[in-house]
Amino acid sequence: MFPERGADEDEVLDELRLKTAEDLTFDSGKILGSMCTYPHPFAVRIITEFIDRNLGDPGLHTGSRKVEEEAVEMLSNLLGLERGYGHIVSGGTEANILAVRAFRNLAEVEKPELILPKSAHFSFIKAGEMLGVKLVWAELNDDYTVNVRDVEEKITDNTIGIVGIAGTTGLGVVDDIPALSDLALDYGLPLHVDAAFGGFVIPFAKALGYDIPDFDFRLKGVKSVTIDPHKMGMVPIPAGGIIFREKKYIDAISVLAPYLAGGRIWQATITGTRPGANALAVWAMIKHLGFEGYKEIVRKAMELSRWFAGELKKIPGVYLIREPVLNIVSFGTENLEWVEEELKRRGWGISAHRGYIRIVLMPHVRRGHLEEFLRDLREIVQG
Ligand code: 0PR
Repeated sequence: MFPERGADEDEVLDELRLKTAEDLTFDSGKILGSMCTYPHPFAVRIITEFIDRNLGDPGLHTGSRKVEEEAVEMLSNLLGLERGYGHIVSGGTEANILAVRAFRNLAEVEKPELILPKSAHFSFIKAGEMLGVKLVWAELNDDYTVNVRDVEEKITDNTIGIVGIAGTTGLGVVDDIPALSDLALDYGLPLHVDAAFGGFVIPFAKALGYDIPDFDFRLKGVKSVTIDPHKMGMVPIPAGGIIFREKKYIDAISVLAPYLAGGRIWQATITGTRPGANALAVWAMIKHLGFEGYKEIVRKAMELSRWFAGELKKIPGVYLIREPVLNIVSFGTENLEWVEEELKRRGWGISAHRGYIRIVLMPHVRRGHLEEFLRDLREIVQG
């Protein structure tokens, strides 16, 4: 019920703390299946200081708009592009929708079709439905990467673009983006890479010597990339990223907002009023951590994931779905559903996919938490 009279701040806060006490927190070590983490304290400071900035009316906050452009430029550089065009958006879902929207608007096909791996994130289902684009699902290989030959066979005159994934939601697998890029160039189609998760992992993992295929704008067929700072980028929610290779993609999705403070403004994002603070936090975190800082975060996460995968293999009745590529480890067991229930009953925040359990080695996950988890898992599967 909407209260007639307001209550004291402390009273409201106490009630709120009580109501949210059942939430799992990242510092409890119990959240093992999430792609989010506790944001970096510096990013939290930025959000607090600049909480009022609205990038929906950039004529008011012209400094913030320039900072967003610089954040986009730094992300573009990370992805192998000197100058890119894009925005800090609400997340991977919005970024993917914007990419599909750009491809559709530029294609001018009557019955648009998008070819994407069966491993693609459900945000594409939203995109397809909202944009009237038919989704054509490509088969996966035994290693869970997309079957590039199947992608080719599915190309028709109605195809508006192809999607490849650099860090799949369930297994953290990186598709053969170089082959998809060649295919896209051969057929004159744009390739979108969903690196919502992998974007803040792969460049650093490669620098550490991990053998991961190229996935970004260094491949000429890649026309857009989703890269989310609110996953491994240590920035608070909401912070997604969409980068296009050329300005024409942004132009194709820009809508005129004629009356704003900046005059006739063109707006490409789905959201109108949108947080400037989060875009500033993306900029600030990249400046603060730098390539070396992120590399160190990724080094720890990758090492922990290799160790964890090795420990899982030692438990009889537990098997890896495949060797990890990024810092995501997924495993199966006998009586999986029962094991999932038991783990959840013991307070573990895991992500139960069809056929396996996904563990994401985010920065808040420590070896001690995993040892505790492994003990529980061993106990449960051994009955
Ligand atoms: N693309 C990929 C490859 C993703 O994995 C995700 C989200 C998205 C796009 C969409 O991103 P947004 O959720 O930012 O719009 N993947 C996570 C998942 O579905 C999202 C998530 C995050 C789920 C935290 C749970 C959680 O606790 O697993």
